[in-house]
Amino acid sequence: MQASTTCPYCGVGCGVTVDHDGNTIQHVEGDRDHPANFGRLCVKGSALHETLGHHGRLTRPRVDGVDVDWGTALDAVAERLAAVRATHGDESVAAYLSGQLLTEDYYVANKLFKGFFGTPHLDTNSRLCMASAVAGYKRAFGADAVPCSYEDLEDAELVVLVGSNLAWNHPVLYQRLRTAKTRNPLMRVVVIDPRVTDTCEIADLYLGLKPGSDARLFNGLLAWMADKKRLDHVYLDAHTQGLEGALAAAREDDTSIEAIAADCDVDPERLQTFYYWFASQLHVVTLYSQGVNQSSSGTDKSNAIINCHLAGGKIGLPGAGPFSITGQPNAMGGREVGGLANQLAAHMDYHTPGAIDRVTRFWSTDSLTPDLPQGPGYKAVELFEAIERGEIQALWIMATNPAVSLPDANRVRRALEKCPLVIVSECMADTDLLEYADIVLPASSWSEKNGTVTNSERRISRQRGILPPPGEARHDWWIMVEVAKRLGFGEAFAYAHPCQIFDEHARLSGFENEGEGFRLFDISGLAGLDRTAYDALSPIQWPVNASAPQGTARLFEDGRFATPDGRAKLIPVRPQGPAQTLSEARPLRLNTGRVRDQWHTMTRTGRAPRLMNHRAEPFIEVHPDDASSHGIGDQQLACLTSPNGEYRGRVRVSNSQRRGEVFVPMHWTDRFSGNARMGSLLEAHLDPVSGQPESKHGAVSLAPLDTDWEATLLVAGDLASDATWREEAVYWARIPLANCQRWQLAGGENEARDWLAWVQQRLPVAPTLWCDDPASGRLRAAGIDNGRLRWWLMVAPPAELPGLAWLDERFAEAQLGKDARRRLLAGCEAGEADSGPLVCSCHQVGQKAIVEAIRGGDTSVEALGARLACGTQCGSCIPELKSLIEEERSHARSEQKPEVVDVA
Ligand SMILES: Nc1nc2c(c(=O)[nH]1)N[C@H]1C(S)=C(S)[C@@H](COP(=O)(O)OP(=O)(O)OC[C@H]3O[C@@H](n4cnc5c(=O)[nH]c(N)nc54)[C@H](O)[C@@H]3O)O[C@H]1N2
Ligand SMILES: Nc1nc2c(c(=O)[nH]1)N[C@H]1C(S)=C(S)[C@@H](COP(=O)(O)OP(=O)(O)OC[C@H]3O[C@@H](n4cnc5c(=O)[nH]c(N)nc54)[C@H](O)[C@@H]3O)O[C@H]1N2
Ligand code: SF4
Ligand SMILES: [Mo]
Repeated sequence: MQASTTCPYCGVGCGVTVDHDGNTIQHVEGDRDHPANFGRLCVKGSALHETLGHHGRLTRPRVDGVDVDWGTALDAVAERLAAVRATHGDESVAAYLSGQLLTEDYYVANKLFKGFFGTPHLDTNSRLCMASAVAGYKRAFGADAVPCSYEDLEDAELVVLVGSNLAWNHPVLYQRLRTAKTRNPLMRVVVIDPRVTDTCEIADLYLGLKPGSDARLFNGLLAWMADKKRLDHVYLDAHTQGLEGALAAAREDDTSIEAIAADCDVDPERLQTFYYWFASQLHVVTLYSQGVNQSSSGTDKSNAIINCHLAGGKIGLPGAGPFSITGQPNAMGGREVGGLANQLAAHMDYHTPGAIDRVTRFWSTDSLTPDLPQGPGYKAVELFEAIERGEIQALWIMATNPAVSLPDANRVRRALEKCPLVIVSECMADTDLLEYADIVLPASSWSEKNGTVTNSERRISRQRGILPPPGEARHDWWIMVEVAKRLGFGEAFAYAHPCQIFDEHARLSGFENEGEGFRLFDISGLAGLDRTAYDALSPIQWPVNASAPQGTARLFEDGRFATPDGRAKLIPVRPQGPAQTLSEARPLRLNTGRVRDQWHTMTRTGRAPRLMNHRAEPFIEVHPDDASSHGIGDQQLACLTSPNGEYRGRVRVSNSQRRGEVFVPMHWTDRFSGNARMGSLLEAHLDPVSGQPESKHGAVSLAPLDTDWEATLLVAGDLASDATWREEAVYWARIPLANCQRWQLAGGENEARDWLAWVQQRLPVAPTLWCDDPASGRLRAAGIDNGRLRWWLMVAPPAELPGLAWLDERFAEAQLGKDARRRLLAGCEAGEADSGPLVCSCHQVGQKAIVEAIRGGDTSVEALGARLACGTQCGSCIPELKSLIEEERSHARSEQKPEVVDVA
């Protein structure tokens, strides 16, 4: 059977067509009719079915460590929440939500906590993600409204990507942009990022600016436009206010190109080229993401960008506008519902005139329940501080992992330990957060959940429930409804199906939505859908109402904004550097972000072996000069330290890093490595307007990790449940393979180890074969039990690894043949060396094979595709293929930075 749904990963919000039999999904492909992707999928999307399955799922509720039935669990939640409220007051209860919930889940949570528990303390991981973009839009436009559509990216003549690694993090949108650029050779792309990323592959101009200097760069642009008479005064006069103030603020700094270039540490000629391109094009889209938002002055940075668009009239037109790209699949839905601590509901803030009264009447909360909160609650980081102070006594966390993803994560863990009641709704059985939960509630997951999500271009799509949830997992909204009923709020939460929740959400968006109560977010046109119509809902962009029944592709086309006077505001911006300051003890700037094949804390993507192969271990990217001045070579283990914590990983020496800066992935948790949670390194410094923490600009020191040996242990999953080797290793990383687990280990004992005794003490299957070379400290050994390979150990640096794919397959063999046994220890003699890091995840092509093919004469992406099939499916690895070709061609990695190409 076929069904259509929406991908649960990034904010592109691709439509997915699935083949299923009602119990499993056999195949997924891009939905050709979905306007976000028109049939495309990236590697994460196309591996969706490989991350499903009941294995590893949370299937039973748990109270105080004991598995219980739902009745008991729900009673416990209701009773304990009621007790905390009775003793400590309404505001001692809080919720911490996620942009990975569906809109219907979000709506119920917002209504329950704010409307019926009377607490304003409901925030979300979107605080770490979109809060500054939201605040920037609100200051400029009077509403949190993304003006553009994806089509605008394709229609633009100039696309500026600021702090966005689109190629890896919004791959399908990147592919759309790439295709559009091929069709329109005049289109130019500028990338502004301290790192040379794969996104630079399509860049005509790259500005590798100093981290945190974006506001200075865009303030400089505003002043430059004014000086060169490139302001659109007709537009400014008719539709905006605040130019003088914004310009005056920009001119408080030296506005010469040389001074700006020096402050941003970019080449003055390149800077001037960018300014010239921006000023002379009307159809400009500036797409910005976490390099802008995750800053202690991210709101100002987004306004510095928006100012330039308003000043040039580059908005409300095809191919123009400041486009904040969303990260999570439904961060937008959460914003629409009002599921943030500073919002009340449905694009109404507490201070919106009449809002508290309006929402009170709509929810009919007055008779039974406490009054609605009268003002904003604690934002994410503040919320955990309030827990630490003992002010918040009960916290319900849904679909996020704050023990990993918040800055100063070790402090967050201490707060969670202290909190008397921690309730966690989660799909997976093994996450860092669950260690801190008093009550664990098993939630349904993608393919089971049923509801709506909104993508980056305001497009609402259905995520459809296709498979039954495993065991006793239940939908997030259902769990909350059951708790509400037990607390006496049954009437207000009498939902039997998500379509009823969506209907109420749609009605609230249109409720008294006129005059002073005007809100841009209005989907009243979708109210009243019955179940059939809801199930059949086609993707549609809000607003959807009487005047726009088919939805709205682009906002502000008439130059009217959602402010009281209808004018957009230019905001005076005074550039600030990062709040985490460098010092002699912490001389390196820490940048954090994403890798292509992993999703956040890897609870889902970490289950698909082929997604683990692109970057198999936690790593630290370091500039060659910094590596050598610290005495660290490529692929060595090293440690980053800050006063808050530590991070251990493998060094990747890379010219794409600036000198004095290091980059680490945000993905690794205690489930996958010993000490590689980047959140523990960061200090929590917040943007004063949005409350978003500065996750991109840490300050750390770097040192080689003191180890004497490295080993790779492949082991059958059932033998790895204790994994005692974890505790004794100085470094470990776990990597799931298809038929076994790979453990990468390193330790620091000086005396030569008796490795055979070592395995014997830790694994129930004794060594069957081994080959020991005490002189070099190297060993290879294997344990075979009843003809089955149970473990394989190599003590040697991982560079000596043979082909793991062959070894992994041997774990699946019921009876190892003689020949296979003989080849086990040789590994490499098996005629197949390790294929190196995986470049093409779709076709499983490793770096070594690609480099060989290039050396053999396949020196184009097409030729490589023809020979090895790499890059021929989702296309995400094309930038990497190109850079391998380039590397082989020049043999000089330092030539990687794109040159200025001025086609004008
Ligand atoms: N593969 C994958 N895709 C994802 C996700 C994932 O986990 N994995 N997560 C999704 C989510 S929730 C989000 S929010 C998005 C995030 O998408 P992005 O924002 O593209 O992701 P990041 O890698 O966090 O950061 C983007 C870039 O900001 C740069 N940067 C750092 N400091 C600065 C600075 O001061 N100025 C500028 N201009 N740039 C800077 C970094 O070098 C980095 O390349 O991705 C979404 N897509
Ligand atoms: N230093 C640094 N820190 C960062 C970032 C960074 O770039 N640098 N990025 C920040 C950003 S932008 C984001 S969005 C966050 C992401 O960080 P988190 O939100 O903490 O990460 P996830 O792994 O997405 O956590 C989601 C959890 O919910 C579970 N889950 C998935 N679906 C459901 C569901 O339907 N219901 C329930 N109940 N559970 C579900 C998953 O198994 C997983 O455990 O990290 C932020 N932290
Ligand atoms: S681009 Fe984003 S939404 Fe589309 S398939 Fe990839 S992860 Fe899913
Ligand atoms: Mo995000």
